[in-house]
Amino acid sequence: MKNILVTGAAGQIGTELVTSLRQRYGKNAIVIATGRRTQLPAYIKNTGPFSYLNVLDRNQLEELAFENNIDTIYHMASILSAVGEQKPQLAWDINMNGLYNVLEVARTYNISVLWPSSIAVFGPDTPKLNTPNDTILKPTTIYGISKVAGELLAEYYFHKFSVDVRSVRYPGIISSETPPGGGTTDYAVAIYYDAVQKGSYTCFVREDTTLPMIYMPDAIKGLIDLAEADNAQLTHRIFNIGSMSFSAGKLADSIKELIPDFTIQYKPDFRQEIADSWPQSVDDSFARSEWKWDPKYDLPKMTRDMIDRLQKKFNKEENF
Ligand code: AKB
Repeated sequence: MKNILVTGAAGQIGTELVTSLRQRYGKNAIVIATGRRTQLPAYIKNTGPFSYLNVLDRNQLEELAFENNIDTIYHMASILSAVGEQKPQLAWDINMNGLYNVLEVARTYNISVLWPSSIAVFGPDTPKLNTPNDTILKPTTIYGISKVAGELLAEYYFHKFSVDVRSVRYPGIISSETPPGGGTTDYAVAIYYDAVQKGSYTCFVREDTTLPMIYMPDAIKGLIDLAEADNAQLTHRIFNIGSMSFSAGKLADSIKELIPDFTIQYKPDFRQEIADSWPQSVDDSFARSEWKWDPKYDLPKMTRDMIDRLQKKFNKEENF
């Protein structure tokens, strides 16, 4: 029997991760969704336990872990890059102290930890194309700095205290269920919502801005595959995972294939500089060789699925 706790369960990744974990393990696991947002979708509320949890409150986290005999924490609570630049102290506090509390509780109760890092660990000095796993980490955002420090802290807890902590560096994540909150790559999600709802979108990065991206089913599968990987096969704790890379212009073109009247204009704002500091594609060969990372979606397949789901979602809502 597995006892899993997910922090940030109401967020973009958290909502779909909780659902996937509950479906995957069924009666063989209890998956406790936790977070500060209590307005959860019914498919989370009605399918298993939920607890209010502020990750900055270590006692509360420890109590939950102890009382429920937790063996795995998926620590998803985080402040993303764009909000981080507006509220740097908050980003540092949640991202660093939240992770520190999780690792401390993990050390005390022998709990495994899955924690997402990000392509934001890279910066302007890092090679932009096919960015290696082990390379220069000199980000220029507070979010990226907190992720680099988090990676080092995670590796410290692994080497010093044998905490089984594993991490993937997520590219921009595209999904149709819960909107992302405050990332630089949010344009790649908002474009689909606006294409379906309004037929047009104003993009906050330039047309030629190219970033690595991943579709949510692959993002979730990657994290769970890494969680289930044989520890003996892992020579790393932190992995680049690639899936697809495209410019904002190419993304718009893929939408036009299905919604021919769709129009887009570009009005770059402060997020352009953040996007320009990140890689355009990553080398994920360690993830592929050590735990068989194998994403299933490319741009056309993702676009078809996103548009289909959003069309259903909004037509359905209109009928209420
Ligand atoms: C963001 O844009 O901040 C995130 C990320 C790349 O980690 N989506």
